[in-house]
Amino acid sequence: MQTEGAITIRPLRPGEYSLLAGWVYEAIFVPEGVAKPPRDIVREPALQAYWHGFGERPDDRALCAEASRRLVGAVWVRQMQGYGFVSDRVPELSMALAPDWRGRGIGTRLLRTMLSWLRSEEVRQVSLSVQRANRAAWRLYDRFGFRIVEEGDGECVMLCDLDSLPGGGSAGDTASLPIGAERIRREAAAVGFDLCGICRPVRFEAERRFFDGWLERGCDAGLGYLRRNVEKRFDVSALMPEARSVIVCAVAYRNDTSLGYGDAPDVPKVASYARCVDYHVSIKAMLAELAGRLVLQRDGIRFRTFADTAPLLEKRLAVAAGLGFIGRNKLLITPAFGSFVLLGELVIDRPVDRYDAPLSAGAGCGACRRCEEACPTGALTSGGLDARRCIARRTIERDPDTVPELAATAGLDTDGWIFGCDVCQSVCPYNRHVPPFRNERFRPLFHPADMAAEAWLALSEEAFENRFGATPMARAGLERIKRLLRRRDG
Ligand code: B12
Ligand code: SF4
Ligand code: SF4
Repeated sequence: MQTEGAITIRPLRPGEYSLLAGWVYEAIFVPEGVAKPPRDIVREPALQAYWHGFGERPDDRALCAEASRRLVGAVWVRQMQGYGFVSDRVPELSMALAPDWRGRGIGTRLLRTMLSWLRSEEVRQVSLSVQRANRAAWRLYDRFGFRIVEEGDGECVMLCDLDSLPGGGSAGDTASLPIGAERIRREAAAVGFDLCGICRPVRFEAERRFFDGWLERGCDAGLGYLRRNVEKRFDVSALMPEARSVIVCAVAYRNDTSLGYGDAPDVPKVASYARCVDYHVSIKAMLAELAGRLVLQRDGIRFRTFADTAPLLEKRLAVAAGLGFIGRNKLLITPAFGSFVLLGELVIDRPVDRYDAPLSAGAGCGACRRCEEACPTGALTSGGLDARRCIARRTIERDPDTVPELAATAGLDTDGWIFGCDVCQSVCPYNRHVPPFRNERFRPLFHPADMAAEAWLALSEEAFENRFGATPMARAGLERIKRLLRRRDG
């Protein structure tokens, strides 16, 4: 919010968009001595284009000037074919001030703030139409670098190149203006994410209570990091106090072993995500690229990127951002890619113009319990995932043989899995018809069918590093894999 004297420049709220019809009327320039047209002239199609359904298009943007709770001016931008039309890629700008508030520099502030905002949103040009006789407006636009591109009957079209804003566009002007959600989504897709949703920083109270009981029952299976930073895990604002928006991104990774090993049941099984470059690395790099494309640094926006390792309830945030629901397999299930998605978040200190809502209540598992029935170790319980029994826990995380909390389940068979486990996903009906990965970073680096138990057992540390060093398997290490295989044989 930009406040100066008694005037505040702020985004027009969705509930106020209907007022734009009135501002269109105020924007009509009437030379001295000429009678103003009737108010309902704004209902004519050519003028309706400026206000009707405002806010429904992703690139509609409006600011207003407020004085003592009264709106005294507005500037708004919309992609349309109005009087200032230049091309389908250049939005048109309109501005109006209440008659008794003109000549006080409010137009300058509105325009400066809007142009800075557009520039921070990577809009390259903006156009407008102005009457030649409207000298005050003319001078103002000229000062901000608008140049004439078309002259008509007393009226001309002006265009502004936002990259060369004269002295304007300082980051401070836009510090509290929302970033366009559609642009974020476009850029997220451009860096290779398959899904992107945005929510406000959420505090998860019910989950926190559930979690306390889960820990008490020992279901965390000695995963010490889950007991640390508990406050932060359930409250994004505790993790990053300046957070205003959480951009949750997901990348799809289904490959040819995600749905099972079919007729090769004796192959030592590796979870399908672990056949690729470690997603912590890939997703972090994609999030950094996303931040770069959104030019967050240039605009002084503070942000942090997260992928798996921080105390953040990633699946629940994904639900809040409308990406999917949590299934009985305890994973996020998305309508388009099922549960075969990996998550990462970009948390920023700026609001976004449109937040997503969770999916409708209808989304869920219904009466299905296939994952619970199929889990080889009975780890999926109504009280949450019992990580002590979960094969993923036992093969990916700290060696179970060295963790006292796992003494009671020592020697539990991992059902042929040597790293991770996909059973509760491969049986899920939501995963049956999902498309394979599209992002090349998630192309598998090896096929488990090429690695019989003997091949694993004969592998040297050096060869393991060369072939599997980039995958998440490097985390568990070769020795652990060999031990699992020997135990199975013995
Ligand atoms: C710790 C962890 C594990 C642990 C523990 C798993 C677990 N479910 O907690 C282990 C090593 C076992 C594991 C395994 C896997 N993981 Co993991 N894991 C994580 C991590 C780092 C934290 C999860 C966490 O907070 N767990 C604590 C528990 C209690 O939380 P929770 O299951 O989310 O449960 C909360 C809610 O479900 C809810 N809840 C559940 N029941 C109920 C009931 C009520 C009444 C209420 C109110 C709330 C509630 O409250 C809980 C919080 O208290 C996240 C990344 C992250 N930072 O979020 C990845 C993450 C969850 N893992 C992921 C993956 C891919 C896996 C595996 C599929 C890997 C594999 N193929 O082997 C398996 C799947 C196992 C499974 N079925 O859950 C992905 C999941 C993507 C997705 N589609 O959901 C994540 C998000 C990583 C990522 N960045 O993509 N994982
Ligand atoms: S990952 Fe495997 S062991 Fe863990 S809950 Fe799913 S099916 Fe069960
Ligand atoms: S297998 Fe069935 S119960 Fe399990 S997550 Fe999928 S739909 Fe839900």
